[in-house]
Amino acid sequence: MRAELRVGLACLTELRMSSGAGSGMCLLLGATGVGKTLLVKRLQTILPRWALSSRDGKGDLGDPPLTRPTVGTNLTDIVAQKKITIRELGGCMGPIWSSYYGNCHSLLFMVDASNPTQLSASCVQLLGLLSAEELAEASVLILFNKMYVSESDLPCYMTIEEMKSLIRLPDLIACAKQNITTVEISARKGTGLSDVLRWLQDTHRTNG
Ligand SMILES: Nc1nc2c(ncn2[C@@H]2O[C@H](COP(=O)(O)OP(=O)(O)O)[C@@H](O)[C@H]2O)c(=O)[nH]1
Ligand SMILES: [Mg+2]
Repeated sequence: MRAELRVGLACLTELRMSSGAGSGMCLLLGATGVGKTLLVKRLQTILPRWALSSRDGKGDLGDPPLTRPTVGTNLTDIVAQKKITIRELGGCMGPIWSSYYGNCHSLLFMVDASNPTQLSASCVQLLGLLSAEELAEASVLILFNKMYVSESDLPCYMTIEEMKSLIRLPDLIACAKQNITTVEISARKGTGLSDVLRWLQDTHRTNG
């Protein structure tokens, strides 16, 4: 067996075996259609590859699997040193998102970067989340999905920097109680997904 494959398999085994060491709940929220379900499916696909190839997770992911609008909640376990349970809540459940805030260690909030018309609604949702008492201790990752990187995904007439400035993201980050990170991804193409896994692993290492 090739040396790097052996190291990769050992690393994967270590990731799997350490799953009993503790688990953490991660909420995945955002409007309907932003790409939450596809993100979770893609994370599951790249996780073994990510463990085997020194955490880069690169490679062709092929056509995206079909997703249906999530009605209710969708639970998925990701094992990245610890077991992390990602709970996606359908966008239509917005009015009762708060019922799920308890025991939440981290929050993934997704925005559709190809749809600036949805931005103000997403901003209102985000403000509500950041001001929720039960989420004061949660680490937050804001995902700008469907990122257009040199024709790799949908074109958009507004840049990410313009979007961030429109929702006054620097001020939000400065004033929020939570530790907030942002990342630009394409769940379709796979761009930025290893950054999401790395963030989950780092966040739940101390937090989960
Ligand atoms: N172009 C593009 N489409 C995406 C991306 N992520 C998700 N989609 C598509 O957006 C639609 C809604 O995705 P879904 O994951 O069901 O959204 P959800 O309602 O937030 O769970 C599907 O057709 C996905 O294939 C992306 O990064 N780029
Ligand atoms: Mg969904």
